Amino acid sequence: MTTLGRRRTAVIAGGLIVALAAGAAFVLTRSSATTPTAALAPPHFVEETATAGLTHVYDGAAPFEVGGGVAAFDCSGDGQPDLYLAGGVGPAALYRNDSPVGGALRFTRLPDPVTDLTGVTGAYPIDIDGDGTIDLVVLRKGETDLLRGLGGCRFERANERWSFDAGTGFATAFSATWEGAAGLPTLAVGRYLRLDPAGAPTQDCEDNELLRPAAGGAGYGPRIALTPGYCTLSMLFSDWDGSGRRDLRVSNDRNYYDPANGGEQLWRIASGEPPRLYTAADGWVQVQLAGMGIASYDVTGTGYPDVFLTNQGDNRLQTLTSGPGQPTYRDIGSRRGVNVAQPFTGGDVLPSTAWHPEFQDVNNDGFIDLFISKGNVNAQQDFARKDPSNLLLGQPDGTFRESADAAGILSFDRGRGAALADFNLDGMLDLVEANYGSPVRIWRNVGSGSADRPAPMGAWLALRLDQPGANRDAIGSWIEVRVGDTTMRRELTIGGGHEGGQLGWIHVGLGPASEAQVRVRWPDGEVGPWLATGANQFVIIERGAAQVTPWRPAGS
Ligand SMILES: [Ca+2]
Ligand SMILES: [Ca+2]
Ligand SMILES: [Ca+2]
Ligand SMILES: [Ca+2]
Repeated sequence: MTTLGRRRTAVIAGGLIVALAAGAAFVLTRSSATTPTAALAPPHFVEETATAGLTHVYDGAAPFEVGGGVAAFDCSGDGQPDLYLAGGVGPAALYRNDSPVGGALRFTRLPDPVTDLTGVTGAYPIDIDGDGTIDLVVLRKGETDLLRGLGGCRFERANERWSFDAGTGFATAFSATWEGAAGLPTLAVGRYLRLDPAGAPTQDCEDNELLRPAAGGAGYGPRIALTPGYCTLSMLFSDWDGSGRRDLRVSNDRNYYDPANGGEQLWRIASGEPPRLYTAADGWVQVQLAGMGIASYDVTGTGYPDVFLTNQGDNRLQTLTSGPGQPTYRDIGSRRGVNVAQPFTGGDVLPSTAWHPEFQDVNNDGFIDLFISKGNVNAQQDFARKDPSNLLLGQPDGTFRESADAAGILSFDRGRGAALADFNLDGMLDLVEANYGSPVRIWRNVGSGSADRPAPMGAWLALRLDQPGANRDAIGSWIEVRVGDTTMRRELTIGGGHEGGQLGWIHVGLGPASEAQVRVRWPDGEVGPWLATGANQFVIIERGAAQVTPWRPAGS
């Protein structure tokens, strides 16, 4: 059965559940008792690398010191996130998630020449053709590949089918958005160092590329160079100003660009217009970082995304200085406790090297948390060699508190790509982290319990959106979740991170609430109604539906 078929079956089954539950209507309370007010303790992560069946290493000499992306998405159609892991000089690998619901993590390697590609630095899941089966964008040294999902975790190369040609080079970043009524997404491919004819990295930065759908066609038009390129390691389309237009933020590595001109970039991407860089005249302030990754979340509660940027040394949390009128950002990372410029333990006092950032609520207390992977580029002497990844837990006062050691994820491997996803569908986000030159690690989140007796902390909700048309997963939507007096807002994006991302359940911690209200601002700006839902379940929000559609794993 295809993923699409499964999705329809799930929707029908869910409809019956809703009908049965209709007699017990939800009481829409907004009492302060359900408002998240207290941060919970760090959750306990149990490392299951040795037993999970994930035996994979990302490795390779320069330029593969950057990369190591992780893509998490459901290719088998059972609702559990599977994994595609970059391999660098070795082959990339696809792993099907066979974890029992609520049990230990278990994966099965699915060898296939279509996915076992070499030279892979990272990958992003996206349903390019809107057929309900997730496809993959694979970033490589050489060409960038589109793999069309066929269901059952099988893929076929689709560059020719979709007339996709991003050129060749060393691809290290990706993001996508759907412009207007186009039948295909607009794709951005970012590049790092230019390669010489022998394939070795030079010291010059390569241009990035924008690929828009061809007018009236089923494929892509010619690539549009985003010049100048400043050695890009992360890109993100985001509606930063609430205008409904998604502009392209680009994070770049200052180690290689001209310091007189280079910096972080924001491209204005308006439908039907050529891309245009925002400049100082627009209010854009030059910032220079060793930019490795982007994470975006409305941390400040203003309704606009704040942007976390990883770096060597102090990381940044950028927020709009004076509202959405102009793209002027200031750094609040230090005040919020997220600049974390040096290792928090291990004794090394040199600056850190940070890569993949991801906002998620790992203890379900209703306060968003921030994971940051870290690790030396290779053996850089000016930066920490013992450089553990951070797990920063959000506090009620808006600050973040280091908890990686207490949570049980302390490691001195050279971290790269990562994903926080609920691999065993128990409502607690698990962690997989790729490392440079050493095996991928995976941890199961058991809350306040143990491996034998997991114990959930706060309440949670897992959401998916479904709308008709090309952009089925409704990327570009904003999801609002209201519990008590708190409203949490999240923009659905494809891109960011360090060379990898996820597509699937959107996890929201609800703290003490037993129910929540959910509202979607769809990508075209239409705002749906507030919908009531009970906590601790998976629900699908279909555009136009008057209620959410519960979903349950098969056999549960
Ligand atoms: Ca799956
Ligand atoms: Ca597809
Ligand atoms: Ca939290
Ligand atoms: Ca879990």
